[in-house]
Amino acid sequence: MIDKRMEDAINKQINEELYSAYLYLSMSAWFESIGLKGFANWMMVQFKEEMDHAMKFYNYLNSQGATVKLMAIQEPPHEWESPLHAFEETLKHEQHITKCINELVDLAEELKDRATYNMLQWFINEQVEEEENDREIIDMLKMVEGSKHGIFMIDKELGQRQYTPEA
Ligand code: OFO
Repeated sequence: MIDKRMEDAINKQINEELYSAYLYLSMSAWFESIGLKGFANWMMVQFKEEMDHAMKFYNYLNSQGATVKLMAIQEPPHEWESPLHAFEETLKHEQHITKCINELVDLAEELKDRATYNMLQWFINEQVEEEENDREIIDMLKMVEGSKHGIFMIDKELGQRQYTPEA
C-alpha cells in the first residue's frame, strides 16, 4: 500500500529516468556520428543503466499494488559542441536527478513511508557514483584540452566500459 502522492511522484521519476535513457542514447548516436566509438559505447551502457533505473521504480510500484502511468518523454538535444560539452551536460543532468531523488526521500520521510525510503537508499548511492564518473571524465577531457591524441586515448578507455545487468 502506497500513498497516492508517492505513487504520482514515482511515476514522475519513471519519466525522468526514461528521459535520462533517451538523452544518453541521443548522445551515443551523436558520438557515433563523429567517429568516437568508445564515447558512444560509454553512453550506450549509460542508456541501459537508465532503463534499469526506470524499471526498478516500475517494478516497485507494481509490487506495492500501485499503478504505473507512462507519460510522454521529452525530446533530447541531438548534438553538442564537443565531448567536454556533452559530459558537462551529463553532469548537470545527473545533479538534477540527484535533486529529484532527494525530494522523493523527503516525501517518504514526510509520509513515514519506510518501504519507499528503504528502496530509495540504492538510488542515493547510485547518484554519488553517477556524478563521480562524470566528474572523472570531465577532468580527463579538460586535461587533454581538446587535443586529438588525448581524445583518442580517452575514447579507447571509454570503449572498455561494459554493461552489467542489475541483479
Ligand atoms: Fe538514473 O541515474 Fe542517471 O539519470
